[in-house]
Amino acid sequence: MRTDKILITGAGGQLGTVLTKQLQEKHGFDNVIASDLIINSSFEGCFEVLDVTNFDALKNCVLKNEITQIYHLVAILSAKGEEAPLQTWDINMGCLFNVLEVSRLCKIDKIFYPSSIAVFGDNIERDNTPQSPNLTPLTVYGISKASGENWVNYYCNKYGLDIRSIRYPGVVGYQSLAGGGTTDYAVDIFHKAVREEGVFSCFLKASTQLPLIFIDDAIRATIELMDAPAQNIKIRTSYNLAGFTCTPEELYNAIKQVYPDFKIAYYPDFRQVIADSWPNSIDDSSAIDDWNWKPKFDLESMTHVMIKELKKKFKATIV
Ligand code: VAH
Repeated sequence: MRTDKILITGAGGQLGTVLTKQLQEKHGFDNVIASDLIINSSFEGCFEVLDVTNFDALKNCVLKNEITQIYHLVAILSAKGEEAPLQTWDINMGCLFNVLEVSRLCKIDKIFYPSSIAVFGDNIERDNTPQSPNLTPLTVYGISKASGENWVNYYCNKYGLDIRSIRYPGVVGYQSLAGGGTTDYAVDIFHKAVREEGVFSCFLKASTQLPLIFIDDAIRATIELMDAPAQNIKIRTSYNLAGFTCTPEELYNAIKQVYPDFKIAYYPDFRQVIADSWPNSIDDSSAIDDWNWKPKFDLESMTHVMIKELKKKFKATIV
């Protein structure tokens, strides 16, 4: 059996930052190559500057490093993507096609492709949204993820590639800011509260219920899915995944337990329409049945860790 050599694309993003560290621990520092358009000054490990829209650059990187697994995290997210829909489509799909083709040509053992609750649209049951409803996404990001899921399934069936995928809820973590999504408010609110800078302006309405997941659970789900025996992976598009679900008001109230003077004001913008097209909660019974998924964090436990870790972080930057 050959040693796993991992390539992570988009390693500087919200998921990539944390996933890279976990994969370094699991597979060894020298067996994980993080890549992105630019390197973060605090990054430790093996890094390649890589533009995944460039097929040859990706292929050369894979061959040079004898890569056996790819975690393909590059994507323009839902809110940012609406600023330039056609360019977003080109980037999200172009990168995916390059990863799929390079994986086929270079006989990559396993690939991870993140999808999102953004694949859902107006034609769904909002509560406990099932695994396989009619997908009619409202954003170009959601369209690219829904199409991406089908392409992933196609490459699995036609070429026998072992590609695995999760539809992430909004991910909340303290290690980095979220970048251009509709669920970013759930990260930003903690930064505002812990910096004690006054009123948080929320771009969603107080009652907007959305599925969220704490970063530790999101990363653990990714690794558990990738570690599961291939015969257990019955869904080759993408698995629904649930953490917990809450509204901005509920999140605010949880933070207020620790910061009683913290204030919030609601100024819904174009992202409200996007959020309204997404589920309130998710049915992830396929993930539970096929690879034993179980989240550990709920709103309260996530809030506790977010505040504790951000306090440490801000203290360290002030000193
Ligand atoms: C976004 N966080 O808001 C992303 C996500 C849950 C949706 O994929 O665009």
